Amino acid sequence: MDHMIDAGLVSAENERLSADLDRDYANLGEKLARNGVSIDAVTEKVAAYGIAVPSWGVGTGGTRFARFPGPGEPRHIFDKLEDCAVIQQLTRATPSVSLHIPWDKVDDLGELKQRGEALGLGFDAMNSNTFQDQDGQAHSYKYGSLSHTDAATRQQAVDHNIECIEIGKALDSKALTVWIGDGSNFPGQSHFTRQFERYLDAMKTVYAALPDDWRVFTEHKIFEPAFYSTVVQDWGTNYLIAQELGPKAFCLVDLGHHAPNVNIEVIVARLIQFGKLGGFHFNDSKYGDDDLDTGSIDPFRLFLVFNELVEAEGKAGFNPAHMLDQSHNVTDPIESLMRSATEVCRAYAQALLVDRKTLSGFQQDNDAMMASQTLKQAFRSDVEPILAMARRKSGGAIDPIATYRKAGYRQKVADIRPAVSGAGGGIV
Ligand code: LRH
Ligand code: MN
Ligand code: MN
Repeated sequence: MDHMIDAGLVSAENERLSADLDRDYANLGEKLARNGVSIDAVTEKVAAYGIAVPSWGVGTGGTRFARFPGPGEPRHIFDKLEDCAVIQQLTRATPSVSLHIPWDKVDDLGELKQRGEALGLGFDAMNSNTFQDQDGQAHSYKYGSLSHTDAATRQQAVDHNIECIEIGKALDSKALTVWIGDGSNFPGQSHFTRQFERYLDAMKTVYAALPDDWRVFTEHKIFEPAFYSTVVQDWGTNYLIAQELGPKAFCLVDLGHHAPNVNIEVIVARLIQFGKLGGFHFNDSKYGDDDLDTGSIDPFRLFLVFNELVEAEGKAGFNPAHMLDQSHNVTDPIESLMRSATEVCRAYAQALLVDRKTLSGFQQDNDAMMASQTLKQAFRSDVEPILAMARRKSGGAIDPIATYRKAGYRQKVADIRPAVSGAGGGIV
């Protein structure tokens, strides 16, 4: 396999940190054993856990005001794959990449698949894009795509989604994620019911093109770019869509796509209960769809989501997809994505520590204090030794960010990839 970071450097760094890690791991193991938990069993589960990296996440993001590109911005999908391979090499938590079409220009699918294989990366869900116009496109999405009043525009959006499925088939992807920006900016602008009917009709055609072993994930979002009403605005609408489309259709929960303070873990529990949870776009936010690093604002909420996921482990048909969906404006995207993948694993490990039998007893007895304490005890556990051990055992780095910085990867690619200017970027 092609290694982006010198394997010798990773070993040398790990060597330096290993004695401390062994001691910390033994201490934590002893503590967990007192509660009847085998640390090795938790570590094994964490090591087997995978989160997809979004191809669009390795470039510097931006706001509608500006974009400030960093050094060594990826020029094309092959550069993006190499950056993703760094994240996987050091964290061992991100074995696949989620593509976004046409942001990712794919001319030679065979070559792309081969490069992915050489770098040890698979291809996760395909993301379509009918929220922007592209050069040479016959019909504009200014007034919508899959729900547009004009049949030819809807057909163009359907065709694009089918093209994404075709590309994904060649790459062994098994899912299509559809997020549309359709909606309206003014009361009266759109007929809610007719608009939703048009969307459902169009999605039925996309659904019919899905191979048998594929799933389609529809992604809801409360607002933006339409600010008054949105066609797929909440999990209720999303659930209706999944029901209308059929057994291969599931709801995708992007953590940033809800109003502040919405109880996302309840949404997750409901979708699990009724067999329609498709997966996640992980990120964090303070105000809206901020796309900040996962776990950087409210790690407790991330833990509570994972508490529901661990509760559902083993349930028939339960197989959610895990992806990151972030925009990195002021950090090195590779560092942010490594940290975020680690935060997802942390929430998973903490949720695995919840004493479910005891919790269930407290819930049954209406002991609110002790039920909440049971969750807090797991959340407060410092599981870093578990995460670091899982990485070391899988050939990753004990300290991914420190090792990445020592390797000087960013500088190396900045020497090869031309600088990108942010001047004039953003729309105020
Ligand atoms: C929309 C969204 C969706 C897009 C991505 C770039 O806000 O979350 O998943 O595909 O951002
Ligand atoms: Mn998303
Ligand atoms: Mn989003």
